[in-house]
Amino acid sequence: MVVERTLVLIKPNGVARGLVGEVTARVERRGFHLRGMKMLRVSRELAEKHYEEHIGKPFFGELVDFITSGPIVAMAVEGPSAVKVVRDMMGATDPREAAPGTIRGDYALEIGENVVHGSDSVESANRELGLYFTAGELVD
Ligand code: IDP
Ligand code: MG
Repeated sequence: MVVERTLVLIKPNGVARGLVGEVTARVERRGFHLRGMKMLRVSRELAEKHYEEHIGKPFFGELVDFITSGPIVAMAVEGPSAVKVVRDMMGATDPREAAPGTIRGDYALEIGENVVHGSDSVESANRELGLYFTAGELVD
């Protein structure tokens, strides 16, 4: 069993709609452990670093505008195969294609406002956790 850590973000519309408890409860009830958690307002600088793989794509401006538009909640989530299992719990990027029972499939309809972010690989998770958390903000 490979224990991994991944970054989960509850995006501004998830926070504004009062879905922090719902998303967190799903993650915890699945059996994952929270190793760090905070609410913050994402700066444009942080947004551009987080989403650097999308620089130059037509939706990049909107993506940065959206993620910086209001407070988010960031979580460091740990457990077996956390990267893949958490992505599976979130569903497809486009919520119209996300299966019912997934977070996006239950709570979203628009690709730009798909409620949650989850890291897509162990390498991405380590990089992104380092952007959102200092070592001292994570627990063992
Ligand atoms: P992911 O969040 O499922 O990993 P990515 O391809 O990494 O999806 O895209 C990052 C975010 O950018 C998505 O969650 C979504 O909100 C937004 N996004 C992706 N593709 C599009 C698009 O074609 N139009 C508008 N927004 C998009
Ligand atoms: Mg992604």
